[in-house]
Amino acid sequence: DRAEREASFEELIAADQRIEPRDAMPEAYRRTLVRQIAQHAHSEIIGMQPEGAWITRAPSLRRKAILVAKVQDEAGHGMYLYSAAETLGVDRGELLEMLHEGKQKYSSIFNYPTLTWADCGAIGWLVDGAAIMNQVPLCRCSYGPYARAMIRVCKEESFHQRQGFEILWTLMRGTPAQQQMAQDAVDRWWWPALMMFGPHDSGEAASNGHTAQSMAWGIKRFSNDDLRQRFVDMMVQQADRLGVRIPDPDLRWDEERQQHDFGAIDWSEFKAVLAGDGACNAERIAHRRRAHDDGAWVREAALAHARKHEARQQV
Ligand code: FAQ
Repeated sequence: DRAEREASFEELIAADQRIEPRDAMPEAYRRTLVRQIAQHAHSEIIGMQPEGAWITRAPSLRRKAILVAKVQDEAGHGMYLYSAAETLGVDRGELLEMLHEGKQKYSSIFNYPTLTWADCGAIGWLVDGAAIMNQVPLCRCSYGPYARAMIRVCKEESFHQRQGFEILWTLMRGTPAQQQMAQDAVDRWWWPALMMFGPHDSGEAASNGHTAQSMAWGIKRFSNDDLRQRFVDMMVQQADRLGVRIPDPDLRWDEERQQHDFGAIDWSEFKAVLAGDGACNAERIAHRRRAHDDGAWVREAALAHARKHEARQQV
């Protein structure tokens, strides 16, 4: 019976069909998805902090309204993703506890500080740009609930990216000091954005990672390096339009490959950030824990309300 159920999993994967929560699946497939979806959900909610810090300081009412909406969208993405993870038999409370105890990761990118208003532009342009590049293929992920969540997330993410581009566009058409502010933000966010795609596929800086297995299972559709390359090629064009300089002296068009060559990524920085030594790691987790504790009464009230509602329906 078990062999039969596994055969049907393999058949579904081979036929590029979706695996749904009711279907049998290998334990390792389930574990990989829980790891990736939880990490993704954690990134969304931790990712509210760098931009959230600018809500009170946005330069106009219009900018403030847009930023509030964007940060709210990120919370929403976290909620879809925790719901998708819950279809795999885990509870979001459990996942949050693992985040708070440092047992699950969130994206390295959110451990960098937002020093000026232009950082909100650079995050929208570069970080949301990288997120879309990585997430559009996840709309075709073999696990149904994750793939479906990604469709709406990607639509909102594209809008976020345009929003970041427009902040930088405005600054680049402003005073020399504003142009300098935009360039400085791009200088600081460029390399960390490239690290979002994860370690190289092979060579010295490669992870002994998950890519090959995740690609065989149809979870990942492209390798980390393939997505990073597409990102660089896309951003070079947009940087030209914006009039910002990409801070990489080795960046050049390679006629033979029909792609851009680019400089070496500093993987020691990536490792340090993952190990907890980034500029903001401690602050991000402390803030998250505090928000969780402050929200305890809301969870209790919602639970009490749900119980009352359920009891009434039984009468
Ligand atoms: N940061 O073998 P691989 C957003 C870890 S976008 C931290 O390649 P995998 C939107 C990796 O977990 C950001 N850790 O692993 C937003 C693994 O460690 P483990 C979130 C990283 O899973 C925008 C090890 O390195 N997006 O939030 C990172 O096959 C603006 C080996 O790596 C997603 O999570 C990293 N950058 O590929 C919100 C997308 N890279 O778990 C607010 C979904 C790698 O064994 C504002 N996730 N690691 O301990 C994925 O596509 C994949 O999980 C990858 C990593 C591509 C991130």
